[in-house]
Amino acid sequence: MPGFNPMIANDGNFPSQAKPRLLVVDDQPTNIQVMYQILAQDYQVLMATSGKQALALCENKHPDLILLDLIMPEMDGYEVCQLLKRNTVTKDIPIIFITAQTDESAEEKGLDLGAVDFISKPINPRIVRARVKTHLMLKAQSDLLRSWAYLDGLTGVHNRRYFDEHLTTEIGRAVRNNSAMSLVMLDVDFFKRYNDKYGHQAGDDCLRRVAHSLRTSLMRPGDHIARYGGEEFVCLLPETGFSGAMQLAEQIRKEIIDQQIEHADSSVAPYVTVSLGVGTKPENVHASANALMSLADAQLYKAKEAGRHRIFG
Ligand code: GH3
Ligand code: MG
Ligand code: MG
Ligand code: MG
Repeated sequence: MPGFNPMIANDGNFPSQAKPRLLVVDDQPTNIQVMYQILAQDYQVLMATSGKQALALCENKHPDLILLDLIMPEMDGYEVCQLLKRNTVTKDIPIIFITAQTDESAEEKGLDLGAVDFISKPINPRIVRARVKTHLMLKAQSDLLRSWAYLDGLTGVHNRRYFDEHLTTEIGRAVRNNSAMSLVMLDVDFFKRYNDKYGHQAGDDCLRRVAHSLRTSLMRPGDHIARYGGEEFVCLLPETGFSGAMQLAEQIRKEIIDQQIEHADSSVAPYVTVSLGVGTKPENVHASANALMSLADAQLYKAKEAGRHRIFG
């Protein structure tokens, strides 16, 4: 197709960043050209003429939506769809099948495989635009809901659900790369007494301030904080060995007491303090998510037993 960049094409009127990115997959370049003319005004359009090329583009360019031809040589649309749905990186990209096949069983099969819609050829440009717009909107809404479902409403850090999923992914990555990884678990000291003395609202404020301190202390991209339970938080530190994690734990311990949140009924200080447990998976050592969590938790327990406001690792 003269004038077409085989990877990315747009009309150049808008910054491509601002436009949602679509991938059009069809073995016939003329069909892609038709789609391009319909969509390029409003979207950044990626193009692939085979299933294999489509899979590679999805992994690398993360399109927001895919328009997928059903009948293609070598790998057909069903197979492309199946492979995309199996891959965690691509499984949530909405897929609309485009096909000349009019029988309902083809449509049923496509929807069963996880496609969101089915458009028959010959295509009507207005219908294509309307459906693309609708599915992009639905995807944006579900992304937003999902992000809320992963946040702790009180403190704004991630919640336990997010953490558990993320930990599994991160430990898998660390094991594959033979890299170190650490967890720091922390628990507010004498927090029941804090609530009893200052009230539950003040207790909530205190938890927000602890979360804020954690955000201040964790600076590296890839570090993660979650509220794991009532007054218990956990920090996930990829590519971090034992000494780095102990240093960070010390920084957190200090950051929190330095806030001087009054706690007259604490037995360790006149301020709110935390106890911390560090668990590390060293480089070139295999460890499971559960084992690392148990380790950090056991160290936290020791810190409590030893008198609180301290770090064990
Ligand atoms: P320790 O030093 O051994 O950790 O003692 P603790 O009092 O902190 O621990 P304990 O587990 O006995 O009490 C935890 C308290 O945290 C009890 C619970 O009411 C309070 N808590 C849990 N979630 C929340 C919350 O969301 N807001 C408030 N204000 N309090 C909470
Ligand atoms: Mg075809
Ligand atoms: Mg506590
Ligand atoms: Mg606790």
